Amino acid sequence: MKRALTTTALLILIATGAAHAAVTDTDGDGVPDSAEPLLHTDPMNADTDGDGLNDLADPAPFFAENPFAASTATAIAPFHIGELLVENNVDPVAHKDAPDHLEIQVVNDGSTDLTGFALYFTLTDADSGVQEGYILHPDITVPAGGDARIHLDDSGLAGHLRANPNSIYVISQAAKHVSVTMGLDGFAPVTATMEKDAGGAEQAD
Ligand SMILES: [Ca+2]
Ligand SMILES: [Ca+2]
Ligand SMILES: [Ca+2]
Ligand SMILES: [Ca+2]
Repeated sequence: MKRALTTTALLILIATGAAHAAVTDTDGDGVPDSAEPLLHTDPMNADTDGDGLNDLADPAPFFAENPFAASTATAIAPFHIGELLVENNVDPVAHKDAPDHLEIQVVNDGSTDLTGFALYFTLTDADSGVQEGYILHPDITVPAGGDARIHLDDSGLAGHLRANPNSIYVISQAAKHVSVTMGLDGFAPVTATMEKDAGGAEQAD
């Protein structure tokens, strides 16, 4: 009798645990939080790669096709990508090292403020060849003759875009090839590339 009770209690515990895991889906995409790292997707983002298909429905949940691939615009864009940092970031206020993340400086070469950018970037792992691709829409205004910086990380800081914490940027120690393309409607897209040294995303010193 005692043995039966213990078994029943265990079954209840297991069932409760399973039910709990099944419903812990923070971003509501149908992929439990506990499974998102296995898929290399973001537990806080229902559409990790930004291609419009949620993580459960997406056959390649961390790869979006290049949205600029079909662009036929030839007009020279009124901006360029200045600094493209993939590591060795600096906190501009504290003047000290900041944790490694993707940081893009957009420089406005024209005489009117610019807004409405689309951003596409890929990360290619130098060892495995695995490639990730993400589409984002940074909510920035780049003032005429000035610049603005886009930060991608999971810091939650104001103005920072969220980056996938289960990306190869974070979990792979291999070197990476990074390509960033930015576009504004009506203009040819602008691309910059950078190599990231071997080593994971570092914490600030
Ligand atoms: Ca989820
Ligand atoms: Ca997700
Ligand atoms: Ca997707
Ligand atoms: Ca996809």
